[in-house]
Amino acid sequence: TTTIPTPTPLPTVVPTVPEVHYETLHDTGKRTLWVVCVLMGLSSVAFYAMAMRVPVQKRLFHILTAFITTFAFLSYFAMATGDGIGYHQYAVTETKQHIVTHIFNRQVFWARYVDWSLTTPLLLIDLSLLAGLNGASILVAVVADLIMVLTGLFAAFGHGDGQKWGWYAWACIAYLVIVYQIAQNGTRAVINKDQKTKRFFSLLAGFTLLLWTIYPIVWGVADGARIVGVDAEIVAYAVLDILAKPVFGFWLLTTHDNMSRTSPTIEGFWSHGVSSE
Ligand code: RET
Repeated sequence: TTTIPTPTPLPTVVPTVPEVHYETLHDTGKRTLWVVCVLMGLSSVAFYAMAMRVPVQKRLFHILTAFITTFAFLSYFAMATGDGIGYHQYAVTETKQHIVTHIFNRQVFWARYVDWSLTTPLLLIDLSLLAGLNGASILVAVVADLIMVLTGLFAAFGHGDGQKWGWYAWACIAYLVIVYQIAQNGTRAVINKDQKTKRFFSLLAGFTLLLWTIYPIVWGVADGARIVGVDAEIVAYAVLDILAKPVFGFWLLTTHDNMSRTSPTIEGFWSHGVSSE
């Protein structure tokens, strides 16, 4: 007689349904977006009012600066009301079995990148005109800036670490080109200006480059490594944006107006980058 061996049971495969998570803004984020929206709106009104109080030949900085806060107002209005927001989906796998266990959907506020692509070139033009930077250097700074913001946008939606941090790396290289134009060529150009303009440029450019350097750090921690949540990300960018736009703007315009009042014939700052040399 033959004995039938008892079959060893097959390993049971437990089908895992991945858990789906959403990383979105909550009350703190929403309130912060509205506060910044209002502050950008009020600053814009103030800058347009300041523009109207000076002769048209001295309005270039006022107009540029008012445009910057106007774009920011529109972008914050979009985000506060739920526009300009997308979702970036990424999966977390159980490494041993290659099973997707979690799917995350994190909000990406792409309205920011639309804002930055318009406002950061205008901020650079403000600084460039103050220094009397030449046209080629201004163009290089503006194009590098556009590359930085657009590659940053692609990084935010990048699939996988290689692609995401690849885009991030191109953005950082573009940022270094901006730093070079402002710190090196800007400082070289402003030598031809008067003493007050020289001192003011080094303060304002130093303030700007310090602030701008914090953006990629926040991006790396929040959007890149996703160590902090969406609300913390919103608050961090809110503080930076207030300093980089309204505070920068009030500082520039009040200094401009004071200097043109006390020394109306002074060369340099007032010639709006059209150097007499
Ligand atoms: C990104 C991510 C990729 C790497 C780098 C970045 C730099 C962004 C900067 C933004 C500045 C924004 C300002 C806004 C004004 O309100 C795109 C975050 C380098 C420098 C000044």
